[in-house]
Amino acid sequence: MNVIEGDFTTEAVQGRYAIVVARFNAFVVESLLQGALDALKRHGVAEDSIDVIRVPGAWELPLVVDRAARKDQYDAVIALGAVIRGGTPHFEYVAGECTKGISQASIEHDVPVAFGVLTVDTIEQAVERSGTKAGNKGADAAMSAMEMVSLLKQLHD
Ligand code: INI
Repeated sequence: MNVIEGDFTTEAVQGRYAIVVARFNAFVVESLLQGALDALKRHGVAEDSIDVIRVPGAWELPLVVDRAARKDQYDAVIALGAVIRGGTPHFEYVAGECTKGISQASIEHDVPVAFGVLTVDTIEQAVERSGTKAGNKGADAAMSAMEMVSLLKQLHD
């Protein structure tokens, strides 16, 4: 039996990474960004291999993730944002389109896109997932991106 999987050695995770970051709910999303950058750097990804691209909100993530995923510019894209439920259906539209668009970009362009977008009911849940008691989903997304970069190096096109 052959098990093919990614690993986290410095050599395996080398690649070009784009982190696409929503400005909306910045108090949470900046912590996701710090978590993602910390994870990449601690695994030995060179700083000049990381581009941080800022967009207004989660709604704008799919377009820019799609652009970044095109034409072999990056080995992986990491999408970061926070959609926090309010009292209106706005949440459903923003969260739904964001999720769908990001997954489409990954499949269409054959580039791993890690989903580090919080979709939560409350600000407290967002804070818990951005570096407090429920970890840091930005760091988790960066780990997924590195694992996928390493895995895809081992699979044929
Ligand atoms: N953008 C977010 O990233 N998170 C949200 O919770 C949010 N809510 O709730 O409104 C949000 N809205 C802005 C949206 O992403 C667009 O930037 C805006 O509609 C302009 O196109």
